Amino acid sequence: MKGSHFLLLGIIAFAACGKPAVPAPAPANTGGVPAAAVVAAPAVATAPAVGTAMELGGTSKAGKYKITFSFNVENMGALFAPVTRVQHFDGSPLPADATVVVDATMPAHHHGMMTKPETTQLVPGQFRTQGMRLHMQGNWVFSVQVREGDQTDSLDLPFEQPPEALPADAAK
Ligand SMILES: [Cu+2]
Repeated sequence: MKGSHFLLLGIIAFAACGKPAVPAPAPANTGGVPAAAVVAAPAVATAPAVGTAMELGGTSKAGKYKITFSFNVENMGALFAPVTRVQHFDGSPLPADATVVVDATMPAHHHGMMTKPETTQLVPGQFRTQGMRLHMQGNWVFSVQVREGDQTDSLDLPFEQPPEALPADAAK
């Protein structure tokens, strides 16, 4: 993200050089990237807004699976039901008897959730978890554990829960 931010600054600097006689601020309508996009770029460091559709994912720790974890960012303390998709790293499908366990903890606070979520298979390789509830604002880690026969592999996915949305935000 830092890279793209620098690139945008570079484009603006280049555009400004094209008009040396104009000491005005950044050109408003050059057909390039709107200024709003430049402002939005650094926002990645903060928690996502309530209502944002998130898709987290990656390769499991031992390299066995590709995992995606999708959910909508809810208000603090609201229930949500993520969908986890799992396939073998080589792209082959997960067998129907594989199981997934999803949990969430706040490592800095040494606690987990106050609910006991349940994960069920929708179709092979696709799972829904009911009963997820992040009761505090701040840094959580979702854990996705996949079990196939007597083998397991897992993936940790950091997520920052935003504070409760104010009524004005919620009305948007
Ligand atoms: Cu906590």
